[in-house]
Amino acid sequence: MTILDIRLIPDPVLRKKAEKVEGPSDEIITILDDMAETMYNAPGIGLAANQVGVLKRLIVIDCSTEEEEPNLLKMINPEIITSTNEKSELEEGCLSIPEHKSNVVRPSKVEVSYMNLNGETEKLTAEGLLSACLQHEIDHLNGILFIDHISRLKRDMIIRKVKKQLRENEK
Ligand code: GNR
Ligand code: NI
Repeated sequence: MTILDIRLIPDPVLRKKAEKVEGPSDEIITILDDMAETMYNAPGIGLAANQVGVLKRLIVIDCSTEEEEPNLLKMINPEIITSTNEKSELEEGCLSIPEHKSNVVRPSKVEVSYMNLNGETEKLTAEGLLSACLQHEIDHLNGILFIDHISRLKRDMIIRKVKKQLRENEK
């Protein structure tokens, strides 16, 4: 198992669309294992392949709380098949946009289909944090970041601050 480097904005890989995967080959299983280790190490509750520089449609998620048992989801080619008109607002952060959080409005509930590690198609319906996290990760696979869902003023302020931080880290 390997902890991978997490790409930060403005890395162009975060703005690219990831490609569909054939199925759970050894290579894909290794990437998903490394993504899970990278997510837990960060720590974060989700990670999309773009964030580790891999343009494949792969995500890992574990939204369980500290009191609960771990609940690791590894998904190949996840797709939102239905979403509610009803919206919910939740504070989001992103490992690729360190130290910046913002409220994001998204559909409250989603139904997601994906391929599991056995190559079978599965469906999952989610609400609350898991719903927001699934939408956040599937956005990443399409080159979309949570800051794209907030006001331009807030977005530009976050981008400016992250770039300033990057410049200061180089000094
Ligand atoms: O760790 C994360 N927390 C989070 C909180 C609310 C909604 C989505 C997330 S995902 C984020 C990790 C990450 O950047 N995934 O892409
Ligand atoms: Ni993210």
